Amino acid sequence: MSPRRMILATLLVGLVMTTAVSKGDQTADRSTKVRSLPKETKAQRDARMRWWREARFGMFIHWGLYAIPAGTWKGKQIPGIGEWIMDRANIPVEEYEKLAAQFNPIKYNPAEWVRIAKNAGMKYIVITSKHHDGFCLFDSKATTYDVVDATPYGKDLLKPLSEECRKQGLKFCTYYSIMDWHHPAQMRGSEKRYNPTKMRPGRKREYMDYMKQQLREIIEQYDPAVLWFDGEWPAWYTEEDGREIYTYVRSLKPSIIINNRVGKGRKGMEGFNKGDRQYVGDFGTPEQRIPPTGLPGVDWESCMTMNRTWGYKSYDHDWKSAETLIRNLIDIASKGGNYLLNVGPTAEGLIPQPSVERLARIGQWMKTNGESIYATQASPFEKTPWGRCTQKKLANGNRRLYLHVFHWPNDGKLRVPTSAGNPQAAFLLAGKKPLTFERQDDAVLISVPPSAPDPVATVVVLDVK
Ligand code: H79
Repeated sequence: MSPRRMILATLLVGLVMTTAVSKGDQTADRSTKVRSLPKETKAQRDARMRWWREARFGMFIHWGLYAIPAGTWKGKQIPGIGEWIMDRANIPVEEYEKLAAQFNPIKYNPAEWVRIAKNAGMKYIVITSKHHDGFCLFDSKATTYDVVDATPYGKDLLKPLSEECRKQGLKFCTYYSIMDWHHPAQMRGSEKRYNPTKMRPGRKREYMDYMKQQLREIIEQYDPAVLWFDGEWPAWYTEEDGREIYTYVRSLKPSIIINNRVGKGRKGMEGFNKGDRQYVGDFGTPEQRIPPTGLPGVDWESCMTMNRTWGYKSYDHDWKSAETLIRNLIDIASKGGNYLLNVGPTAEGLIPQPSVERLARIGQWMKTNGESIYATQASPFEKTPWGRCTQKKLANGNRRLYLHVFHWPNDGKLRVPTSAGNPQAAFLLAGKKPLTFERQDDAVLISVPPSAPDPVATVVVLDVK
């Protein structure tokens, strides 16, 4: 471990995630509300996290009533992220609710959505079961503000998607917002804004029970592999509430994985937990950013958009290039994290074409180079001026380094620090073309073709002892 990483790791010891490394709950007796977290050995936790750690790449789907206004309210373009339009345009509940009567996504094709994700190389899908606006994409018995009861479409949206995921071999996962701008127990935080909501006096238990009923419905009906909480920041929601929800969800499905936003540990958009105590949750959630250094021993996932919004906005054309998206995926893997890349389908049920095209392009790259991403570990190097590195243990005990070259060397020599170990073999991952190499004092020099075989990222493999 590099000195910088070592310091980080030390600072962050015990911090994130209920590493559940059997610290258990030392405050369990202090209050009847606080329960002990499920006990788990490191081996049990590793087994539970395994598929997620190997997956590395997932699709986030933000879909809801906000796709109808698509960023425009009463003729005015509303600044900010599309799924926040109810807050940003200060729309009264009674008015926003009426969108449900227009929600009829007849072009929704869950088999196609899963195919798009799978072809991109994604291994899981996380979809909004309920966002901050409170509208549910599933058939909830706890409210009539859901797609089955309140829309002309009248059919559950999550069921067919969860079934398609199972059929095509992806993990189905659900997002759930704790903050709720529609539920009568919560109210606007200020005259102009819902966010952050306030809890009406004496109604918190009612809302906690509402959440628990919905979470039970989601788990029983769709069996999600991850519960991805959000909207945990209003002051009425506490870390103790987070422990109650975490424990409840794990009791319903012990193998489930839950993000850190179930509790109050998150340090702003950084995503990692504050270091002042142990917070609940299994992985950190940097939002719209890639942490400059990964955190050894901590599970994390960067969620990011392809343009500037999560929920569909008709006039947001500010798309990142496929090159940027592919390099983000590599960058994140080289730091030991997962990439949760968002799409915001239209109110008709279509994933926007620019997103589809970019996902197809990522898929092309992954088809050739996926082995350098899935089930890899973070880079062993502090600095790799030519790009990024991931690594894997081989069956024979050697280590395989995947050198992702963004900046192709002019002199035909790729320099790798000798700290890598004793070089055994080198080749281009695409086509398995062998490469020669020589050792110098401080580096292994791999002889590479004069120009980059893949200008986005060429993967050079180096096996070391
Ligand atoms: O669902 C998408 C967004 O609607 C939601 N999260 C993604 C996945 C979201 N993104 N940004 N925001 C919500 C804005 C919230 C920002 C803040 Fe905060 C809430 C700033 C202060 C309170 C985050 C939480 C930073 C500090 C606490």
